[in-house]
Amino acid sequence: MGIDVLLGLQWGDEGKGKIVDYLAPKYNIVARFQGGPNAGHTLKFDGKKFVLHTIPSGIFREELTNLIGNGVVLDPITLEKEIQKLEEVGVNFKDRLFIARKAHLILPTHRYLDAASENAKGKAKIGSTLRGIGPTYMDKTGRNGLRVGDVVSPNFLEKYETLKQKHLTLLGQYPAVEFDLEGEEQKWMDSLQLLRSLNLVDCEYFMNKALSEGKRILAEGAQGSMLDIDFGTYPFVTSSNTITAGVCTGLGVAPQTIKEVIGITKAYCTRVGSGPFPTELHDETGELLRKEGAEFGATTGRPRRCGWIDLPQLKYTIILNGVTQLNVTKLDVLNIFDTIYAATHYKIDGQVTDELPFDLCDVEVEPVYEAFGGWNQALEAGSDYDDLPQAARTYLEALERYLGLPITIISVGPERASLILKD
Ligand code: 2SA
Ligand code: GDP
Ligand code: MG
Repeated sequence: MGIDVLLGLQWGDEGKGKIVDYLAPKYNIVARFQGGPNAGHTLKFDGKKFVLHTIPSGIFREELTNLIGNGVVLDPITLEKEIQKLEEVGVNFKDRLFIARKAHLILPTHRYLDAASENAKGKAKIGSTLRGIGPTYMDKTGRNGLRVGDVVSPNFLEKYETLKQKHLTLLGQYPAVEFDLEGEEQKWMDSLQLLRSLNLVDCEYFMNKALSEGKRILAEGAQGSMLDIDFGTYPFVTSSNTITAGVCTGLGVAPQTIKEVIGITKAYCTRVGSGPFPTELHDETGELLRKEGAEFGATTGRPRRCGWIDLPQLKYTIILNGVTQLNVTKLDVLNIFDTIYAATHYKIDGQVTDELPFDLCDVEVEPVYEAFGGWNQALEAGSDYDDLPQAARTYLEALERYLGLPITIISVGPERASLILKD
């Protein structure tokens, strides 16, 4: 009983959606606790592909309740589009999707501000997804925001106008960017009709009641731990706490309710957007990883930057999250490589360390690599762990040794069933 947490240990896109979808039948509730439609969680089953941005990845499992927590920032336009897609494939979500009244709303002017702010930064831009995430969380902490529960308030339009006017004043300070405010505003207002018809709840009571009834809950992380607002590669981060700590504030639950923390890592590493990435490969090998791994943003379609797995980085996010078990995804992407590398340490100013410096942006980091032999063969989904090629096992067991944690699931393809379970 209690809450298990599943989150990304790198810079996002570790394959969280796929693993949540697989694990979901073990749970009664899947809950998103942070982030918003910047997330792109890809699920593939029965030959079909779905990308979820706001709705938790448990939605395709019948009976399961899905909750969008108060720590999430919600754009009703994106939500409506996602719901339409679910309806097209006949998924009944009405009694299974719940939304926290205290989740903050992304206004069209938040997206406008995101675009203007990124444009004004020029080369120093964060590489945001332009979904309005930063400006919405700024209004939340600045105590100006509008929340989901406000949409049924009699003075909602007044509140909306006040915030919009604030935004328009701010926008005056930036060089102009193109944005169809009138059109977007109309879509936004229209989409509120659907939002008002959904199950809006007080997330903190909803969750604690579920816990007292012995329900099993999976908290689904979005983005990755290296994009955490406090501990990520600041300022090249997202604007929420993506780590386990975010579960308590993002769902209204106490720390002792958290049980297992499942940390997801790719068998290599990617990043989309700007910012430091010590093991990034700017060569053909990086290109090959992108091609083999189909590494393109699930929300924006941007090419992802690729490199080898970074063990100091993973050690760092493991301690931040209190990870109890690891899942390694996209092992199949390494099938074609003769040699596979893992960075075990960093060399900074001639000193070898396995700790991350204060600011990865400020220092020259030379990764120290250990080489592993490749397996040069396809990996069979559903096979026994012991039937994996010896070279693949050697690589995985080295990761376990360096990181001091067991690997429990290995993913070898994008499909729901493309997994190897390891006890
Ligand atoms: P934002 O939009 O303000 O949160 O952007 C700030 C930084 O966070 C990064 N970020 C992401 N990184 C990986 N995956 C994300 N989701 C999409 C995906 C990304 C996409 O699943 O592929 O489609 O481009 C995600 N969301 C935010 C972002 O790149 C900035 O570096
Ligand atoms: P998330 O944001 O962590 O849910 O991950 P994304 O959906 O953004 O990106 C992961 C991508 O890898 C998606 O295109 C998945 O379909 C795909 N994927 C997930 N697991 C595997 C795997 O084991 N092997 C391969 N080849 N692709 C995978
Ligand atoms: Mg993603």
